[in-house]
Amino acid sequence: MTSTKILVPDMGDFKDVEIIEVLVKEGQQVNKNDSLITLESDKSSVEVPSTHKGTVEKINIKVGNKVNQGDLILSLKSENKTEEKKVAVNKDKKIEKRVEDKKQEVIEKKQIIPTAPSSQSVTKSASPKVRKFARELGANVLEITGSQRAGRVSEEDVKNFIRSQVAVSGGKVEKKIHKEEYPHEEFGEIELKDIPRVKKLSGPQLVRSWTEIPHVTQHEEIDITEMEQFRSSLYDYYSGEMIKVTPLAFISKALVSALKTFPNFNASIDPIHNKIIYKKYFHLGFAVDTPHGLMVPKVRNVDQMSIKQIGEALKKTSKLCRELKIDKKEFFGGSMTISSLGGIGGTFFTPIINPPEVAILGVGKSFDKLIKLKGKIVSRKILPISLSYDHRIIDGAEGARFCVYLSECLGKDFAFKLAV
Ligand code: CAO
Repeated sequence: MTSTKILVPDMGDFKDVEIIEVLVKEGQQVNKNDSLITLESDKSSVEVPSTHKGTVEKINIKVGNKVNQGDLILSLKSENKTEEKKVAVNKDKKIEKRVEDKKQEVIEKKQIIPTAPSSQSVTKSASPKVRKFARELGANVLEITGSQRAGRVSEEDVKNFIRSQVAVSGGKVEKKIHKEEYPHEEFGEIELKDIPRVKKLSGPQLVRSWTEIPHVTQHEEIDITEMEQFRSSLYDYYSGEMIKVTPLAFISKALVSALKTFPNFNASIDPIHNKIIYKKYFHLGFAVDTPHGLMVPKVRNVDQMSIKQIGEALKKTSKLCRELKIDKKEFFGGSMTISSLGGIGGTFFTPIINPPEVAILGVGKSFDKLIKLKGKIVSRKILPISLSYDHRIIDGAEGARFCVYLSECLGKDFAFKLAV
């Protein structure tokens, strides 16, 4: 029997990190890789695993202590001498890899917030009791959206997360894993690849939105013929050059006008106090397709912008996303999101609401359509839109009125409607 010292491993740039949880007791038997303590910085939390198997002899730290690499966590009574030598030099590759993975995860979470769900996926803190509760249920607090101040995770958040992840069957909680009757390789050659991290992060949030929010999607064809004629005739008064603004800038302007008229769409549910939060600001979220995955940054105070300024803000924000230079906070605090596939193609689809927002506007590619107007068959430019809304807050009639209002804002009298 020898005493083995377990030290705080290399944590990269993380210094003076607070211990928020001690997960073992003196006299307790631990296995290699069992978590010993939880460290929490302002960016994330990390569990430090044991490098050895043994019995906890003496714990050298306590909750609230701030530690750095090399600080003594505890000593273990251990039987394996050869392994102990490795600990002394603190070269356990697995720990380094786990810490490295965690650092990478923190960096990516800091930079990338996926769609809906997404977005609001980075959890900063939770009490030791809540962490223990989450761990017992097999959940990672980092994946849970915190509903409390500064995104802190509560026990209720953990329960909601678990509810969205599992199905209750026969009184037992089981993970929903569907096993295919025949393996894919039985039908030909296949290739296995990891799911990209951004998609892994956004997945649970999408499931939460889809399973917890009663979605209704209403489709509408908007006649934007006059608006499109106007858009393609825009030029700079002084230089005479054409001004390139995409339809999205006009749609954003119309959406702000609709949000002012229908405040239920610029709202969020406060699940703790069971109230509706009405937002007095107009920060629109835009789904941006980037090589790193889908991101939904917000453009702030769109109500105070001209159409040209909205177009510029859109270009600037999507560039920041594509270059991973956008600040994390810009993924939060939105009124409503627009998911425009108009630059790519397709007509109607069912966009998934980006909680805590209560509605999302999907935009398809405009197309020419022959329609009967005043007894004549004429060709008109049609914009397909799909509005998804949370039926707990918005009734079907209100959803329909919202679409009609948007049609008017982008229709033949758009110049009067959008100027208001
Ligand atoms: N109908 C017809 N043409 C449209 C259109 C529409 N509804 N919307 C855009 N276009 C045209 C633009 O005018 C532009 O034409 P030009 O090249 O002739 O100028 C072209 O399509 C490309 O536009 P864009 O997509 O670059 O610009 P945008 O302002 O419309 O959109 C942005 C900006 C950031 C939203 C977009 O680049 C993007 O990332 N879209 C994908 C969003 C997405 O993935 N949503 C799905 C989320 S759910 O998984």
